[in-house]
Amino acid sequence: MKAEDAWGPRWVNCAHPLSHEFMRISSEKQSLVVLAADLPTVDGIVELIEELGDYVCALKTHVDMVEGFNMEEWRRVVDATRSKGMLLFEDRKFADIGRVAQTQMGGLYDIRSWADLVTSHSVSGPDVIDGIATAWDEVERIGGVLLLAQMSSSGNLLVEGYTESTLDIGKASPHVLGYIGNGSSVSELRELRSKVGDGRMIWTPGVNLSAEEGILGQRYGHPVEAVLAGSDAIIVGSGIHKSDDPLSAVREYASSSWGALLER
Ligand code: S5P
Repeated sequence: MKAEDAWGPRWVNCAHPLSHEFMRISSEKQSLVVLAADLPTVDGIVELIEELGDYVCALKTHVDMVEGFNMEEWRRVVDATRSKGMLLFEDRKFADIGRVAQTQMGGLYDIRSWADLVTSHSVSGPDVIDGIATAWDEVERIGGVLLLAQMSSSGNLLVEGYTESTLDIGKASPHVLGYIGNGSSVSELRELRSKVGDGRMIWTPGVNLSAEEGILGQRYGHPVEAVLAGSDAIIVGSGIHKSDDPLSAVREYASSSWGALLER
């Protein structure tokens, strides 16, 4: 199916080129799955990519979880991700002043050189986004930022007013591809979508086909309900990599999320 037919108004109204790249990949793979590869070793992540990559649109990493990190080893993750035709998404959750975010995009992990997407908090104001974008400029790469407008963790401080200010910051920046919306609450997601409109994406963690509650305050909702409420990507970690049969699990997440998009 052609991406523009599946995505309708989102295809027409999103401006960031990587949002179209994501929509194109999703239509090819018939999946809205973003895999949260929260594993401590490069070998483990590469294995996951090779086994599941055909059903995954973007690989989400926490690079600072990897034990004994070195860039040469990390290249294996980057290469495997590219060879499976996925976007690479570092969930760094930047939150500092612009200048510091810019330098943090370099440094040991050199995120600017391999990540297509990163997350950022908006708590420090809009300049954090410019810092991130400047770092991508320095290496002549295009990247996109997902701002945390909501969170899935219980007791988080991203209250309604904060969410609205975050959307104002996002609207003002061409680097903001979209927002993180809370998958554990259909009503919060619906509300978020009505405020965001069609011009930005909403990507959603806190979704699981079976678990009701995660560990340490993580909350879950159903991925199909999240997509029907307006979410464009489901970010799934343990629901897939902790499953007894990760391949069947990823297939299930892929087909149910894609079906929900078509229904929407
Ligand atoms: O509010 C949030 C935002 C994010 S990006 N809640 C989250 O859980 N995440 C991330 O999504 C989190 O860092 C983790 O990598 C993933 C959820 O993993 P799961 O194992 O609970 O599916």
